[in-house]
Amino acid sequence: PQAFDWQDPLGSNNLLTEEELAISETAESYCQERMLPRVLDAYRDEHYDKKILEEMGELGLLGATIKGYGCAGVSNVASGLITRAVERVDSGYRSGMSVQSSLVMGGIDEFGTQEQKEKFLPMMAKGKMLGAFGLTEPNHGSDPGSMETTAKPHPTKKGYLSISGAKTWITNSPISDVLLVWAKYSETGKIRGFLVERSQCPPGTLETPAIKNKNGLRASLTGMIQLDECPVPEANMFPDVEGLRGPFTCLNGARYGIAWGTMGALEDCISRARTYALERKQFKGNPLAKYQLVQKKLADATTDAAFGILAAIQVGRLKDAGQAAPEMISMIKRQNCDRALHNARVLQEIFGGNAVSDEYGIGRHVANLFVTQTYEGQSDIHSLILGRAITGLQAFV
Ligand code: TGC
Ligand code: FAD
Repeated sequence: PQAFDWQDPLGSNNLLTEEELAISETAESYCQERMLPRVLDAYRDEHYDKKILEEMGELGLLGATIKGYGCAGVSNVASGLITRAVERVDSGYRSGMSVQSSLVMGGIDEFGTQEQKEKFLPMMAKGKMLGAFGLTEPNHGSDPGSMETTAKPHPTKKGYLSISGAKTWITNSPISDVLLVWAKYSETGKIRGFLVERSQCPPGTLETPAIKNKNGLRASLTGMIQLDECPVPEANMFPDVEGLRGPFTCLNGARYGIAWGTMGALEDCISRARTYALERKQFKGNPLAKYQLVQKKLADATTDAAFGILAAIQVGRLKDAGQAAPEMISMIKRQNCDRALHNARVLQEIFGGNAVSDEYGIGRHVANLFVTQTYEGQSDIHSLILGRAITGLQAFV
């Protein structure tokens, strides 16, 4: 039989192709060698190095499942492995990548015109053009269907729309070049997607102030999108998709990625806690790792990580086959975020007082994982999506 490996307890690597293993290795090496050394200062200073997306672009890690337009066209499982490698370092770095790859590039690939694809995707794949995804508003988070942002025919500029409204808690907004904004189109009252190009907006019509002093996800930039009669060419509207199906289709890809990413963060917590428990001695010179209560914490976390990865592989394979239902994605997004956060909080106890020092890394993961459980549908919202699918009864309203 295969020997037990605490880093891959259920042998999930056996389920990966040669190509997927090679992609995972490339991503893990880049993240450990180039990203990890930057993260402590980035987190302390609330700084996001834009070059990271450019470096990822050079390695073919952005929009990786998209076929053509300079993208790698790999499997959904391979893309999950990239996400897991990035979030092993920090959820904020994964967040910057998810928005670029799944939410904006994914949206353009799925719903954009040929011109929009050719204009935006190749530059975004290189990380030379940065994206943001504006769905959440100050008064409408879990319920984006009630959004107030509107797009109407521009009163003076022919062939243009005028967009007004505010989006908040938007990853990458302060540094983005293209903002995928969801707004109600006045002609139909339906939600539509608009590609707002910062360089084309007259002064005062688009502001993207940063939201500072966050106590999680500090290595990622978050901000608002404020649109004041911003003129946007009609050609920048997604042509066909109407209603929440547009943003939620983009979210299916990003939520799937978070299910993988949070397992990377949890695996890093396990590895850090195991090393610490083996080195730290208390009571007659015994390492903490010798005590049963500590071993149980490691056993629980390792089990949840192994189960979470197997579930993510299964949903990834179904996604590749075009068979993944959105509820499956809700299930792994909720489960993996919740288990990662719970176990990270428990493993943090192993570090005693040192858990409070940011140099041990565990507190950073705990603070970040709270955010992963909140964005892209808070866990209780995913419970209600699953509850609706199980009972046929709608509990949101
Ligand atoms: P509901 O009636 O459920 O659906 C409305 C329309 O949307 C369709 N739909 C989907 N289509 C594709 N994929 C999905 N997952 C879909 N879910 C729903 C549905 O078929 C329907 O289509 P149609 O054609 O009949 O109109 O809508 P509702 O208003 O009742 O929604 C309820 C609820 C709670 C499920 C939904 O609003 C929800 O999921 N809320 C959570 C909000 C959310 O996830 N926000 C995310 C913001 S973006 C973000 O957080 C990015 S963080 C990125 C980072 O930094 O990593
Ligand atoms: P609310 O909707 O006010 O919910 C508050 C609480 O009430 C939650 O626990 C929720 O589960 C619960 N609740 C709400 N309704 C119900 C109900 N019917 N039944 C039971 N419980 C309910 N958004 C974007 O569009 N783009 C981004 O790039 C983006 N990036 C983000 C980055 C960060 C760092 C953060 C923190 C958020 C980001 N978000 C982004 C926003 C995120 O998606 C929202 O915060 C999230 O959807 C929750 O909305 P809310 O904060 O308004 O909470």
